Amino acid sequence: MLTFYNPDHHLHHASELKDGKVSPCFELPHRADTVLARVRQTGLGEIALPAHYANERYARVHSERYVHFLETAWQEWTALGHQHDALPLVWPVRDLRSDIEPEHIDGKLGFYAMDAGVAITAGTWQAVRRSADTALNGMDYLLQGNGSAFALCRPPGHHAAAEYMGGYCYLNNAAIAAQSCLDQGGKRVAILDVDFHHGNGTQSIFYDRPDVLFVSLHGDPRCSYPYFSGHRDETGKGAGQGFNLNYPLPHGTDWESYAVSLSDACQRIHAYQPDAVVISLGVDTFENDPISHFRLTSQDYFKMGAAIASIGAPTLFVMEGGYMVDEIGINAVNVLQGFEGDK
Ligand code: SP5
Ligand code: ZN
Repeated sequence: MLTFYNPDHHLHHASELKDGKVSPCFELPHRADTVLARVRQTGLGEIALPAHYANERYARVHSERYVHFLETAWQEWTALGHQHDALPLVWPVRDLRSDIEPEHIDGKLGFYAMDAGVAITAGTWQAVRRSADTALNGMDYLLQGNGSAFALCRPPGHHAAAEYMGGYCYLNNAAIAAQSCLDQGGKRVAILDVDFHHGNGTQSIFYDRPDVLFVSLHGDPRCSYPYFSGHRDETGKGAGQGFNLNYPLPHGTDWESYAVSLSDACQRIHAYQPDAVVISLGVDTFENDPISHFRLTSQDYFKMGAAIASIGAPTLFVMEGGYMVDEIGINAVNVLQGFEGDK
């Protein structure tokens, strides 16, 4: 399987607000390095440097003003004399105005964020755009007639919606790739999100559309981040009714019960007859993940890959979360090898 990877992700290494303190993000550059090392070690396949795309491609699923914000936020922040990471601190919840973009950068940061896990640093935009390009290259490769590809994206994307960042995510790499397939003649794309956390951003982007089926297995939002989306009754709206499928699962879920939902999800995706499948590949479902609560073992990821292969469609794997740095490479590549029928 061909892997797309751009080392510019190193330019993004940020802090987050957690446990009441600002400290280094769990989402570290070392994560992608570990996955890349495992791709090399296992001889999974060639590693290609992704080509670059223009902002217009990202604006197919994000608003233009949001993309502009991401591109210029660091400059606006440092113009105030700051040298440390920019973090949001005020949000337009419920009845507060969420239509008028504030002029002050503090207002903009809150306006375009869902949490305080998305610091903007000097290198964030460069890393973020190249991560989206990595997914776009993977989709182009599928559209050339190839059966699969691995977009080793960092930062991840699935918490980012049309107009907000959150959960270490800025541009929604998987959504941008799915939209690119449709823009190049695809009729239907399915996105299967196996990250531990609900892919609220991807769900939001395609919620009222029937041309993208979004299916997610994740920790029940009653007790897991992102807390405010991912319930079973979120099934789409308008023309998109019936094209959004959530499988919230309890803390402690192991492979035996995970596999029941995954098998159901894969059958539903197969019945949809998609032109391509995008996998939001988070491996934070691992038993030793430091911020998650499922109990999958390294061996289980082979079975996950085999289940995904049973869908029988061209498949783009897009890297999302996974924070147990020693194992993340093994677990991610085990999915890819399981998909290819090894083990
Ligand atoms: C892409 C992705 O997986 N994003 C996940 C974002 C999760 N952010 C919330 C992290 C909460 C960490 N709290 C655990 C503290 C352990 N001391
Ligand atoms: Zn996650």
